[in-house]
Order: sequence, then structure tokens, then C-alpha cells
Amino acid sequence: MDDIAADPSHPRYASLLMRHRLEVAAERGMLAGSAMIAHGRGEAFDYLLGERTTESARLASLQALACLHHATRPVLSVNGNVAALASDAMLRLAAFLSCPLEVNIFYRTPERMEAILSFLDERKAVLGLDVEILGHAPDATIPGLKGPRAACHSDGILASDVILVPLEDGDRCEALVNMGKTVVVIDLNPLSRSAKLASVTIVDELSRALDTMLEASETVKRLRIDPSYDHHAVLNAALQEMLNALEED
Ligand code: PTJ
Repeated sequence: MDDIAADPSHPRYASLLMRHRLEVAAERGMLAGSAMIAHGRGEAFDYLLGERTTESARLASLQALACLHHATRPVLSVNGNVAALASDAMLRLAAFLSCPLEVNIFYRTPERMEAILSFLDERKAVLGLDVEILGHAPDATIPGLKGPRAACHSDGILASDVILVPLEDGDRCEALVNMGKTVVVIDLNPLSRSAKLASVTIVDELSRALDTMLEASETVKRLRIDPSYDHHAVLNAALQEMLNALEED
């Protein structure tokens, strides 16, 4: 899948690999027209973070994993960018949590849904994982959202109590929060509406955040929800890391 010309020792290898994955996904028709713009914005914030997982991001990832682990009906939401960049990690996390993945995209077309669903099915077969993938037959809508972007499964997103929505649009994040769900966002921009509105926000690059969670799923014996977890303090810490980087230059 990751058949790229760059050498893994290249200092920008991780970034080049992500761009390559987006190019492949674009060719397969998986991406929204604005997918590259969204990615570029993420890259800019990642630069300020020093392209590394900060202590506050690690804390948020552990809290997110604990919330998902202790949920009654966890669901992982997948959009075009997430499928392109991190299908394998999302499938592995869903397998660990024994929960479904649901393809739920903002710029919804039948062609894009089909392209993303078939890519996930392929990766699931390659990895040999037993994960339920939803999105093919939505029979419900997210209250408060208009148009095709609201479509979801009644036994997936609608019924979930804890939901992971990486790289999410602000309106949808708000609608999910208004439904009373615990909403976990992964977003490199700590100032985005989604980052602010969510219950737990991991300010880290998608693949790194998922790697932190997957590693913890293997190494942390007891995943505990921290009752004193302070969402706003963790967001501020992420922003402060970026400001510190600017001052150091
Ligand atoms: O596939 P669709 O139709 O659901 O559309 C997906 C996109 C991402 C195009 C759509 O949801 C969108 O336009 O998102 P926004 O409003 O641009 O928000 C995406 C957020 O994700 C931005 O705040 C970016 O900074 C952030 N972001 C982008 N790439 C990454 C990221 N955060 C973490 N890791 C990344 N790789």
C-alpha cells in the first residue's frame, strides 16, 4: 500500500508518506474536494508542534482510550481523510474495542461512500480483522444537521454513547455533543470549533494519536477514566506548546 519512492531515513518521511496516502486515496475517488486544504492546515499546526506527540496529547489519548474502552456502545467514525491516512490503525483500534467503524462523511456522494467502504473492506481482509464496518445503509439522521451529511446508522453512530470523530467538522461535532454523547476529537488545530466543543480533544497528528492509543491498549494494564481530567487545560497546554515553539525560534 505504502509504495513510495522516499527513503524511510528521509527527515520528512512521515510527512511524505501521509501525502502519498492522500494521493492514492484521491485517485481512488475517496476524498472530498477540500481534503488537501484540510490536510495542509493540519500540517501547518503540526509544524508548530514540532511534529511530535506532546505530553498533553499523550494525556488526552489515554483519557480518550479509557472513555472508549469503558463505553457501552463505542463507535469510531471514518471520513475520507481518515480512511486515506489511517485505515489500518482505525481498524486495529476498533478490533481492540470490539466496536464498529462507521463511514460518515461531510461531503457525501454515493461514489465516495462506495470508494471508502471498499478500501476499508480491502484493508480489513489484508489485516485479517473481525470488525463491523457501517455506512452502507444509513437508516437514521443526526438531529440538528441538514442534508446528506446527517445520514447515519441507528445501530452505529445514533446509538453510540462514546464516539471518536477524527478531523471533524465543527457543526457535526456540535450536533453529536448536543445528543449527549462523549465526543473524542483528534485535531491538530486546538482553536477549531471541534477541538473546543469536544469532550476530549487530542491535539496530535492522526496517525501518531492512534499509535499512542494502540500502544497503550497493549501496555497499560488498567485503562482508567480520570475524573479530574480538564479538557480546557489540556487544550491550553497544546496551544502553549505551539507558542513556546514560536518563542524559541
Ligand atoms: O471526507 P469528508 O467529506 O467527511 O471531509 C473530510 C474533511 C477533513 C475534508 C472535512 O471534515 C473538513 O473540511 O474538515 P475541516 O473543517 O477542514 O477540519 C479538519 C481539521 O483537521 C482541521 O482543523 C485540521 O487542522 C485538522 N487536521 C487535518 N489533517 C490532520 C488534522 N488533525 C490531525 N491529524 C491530521 N492528519
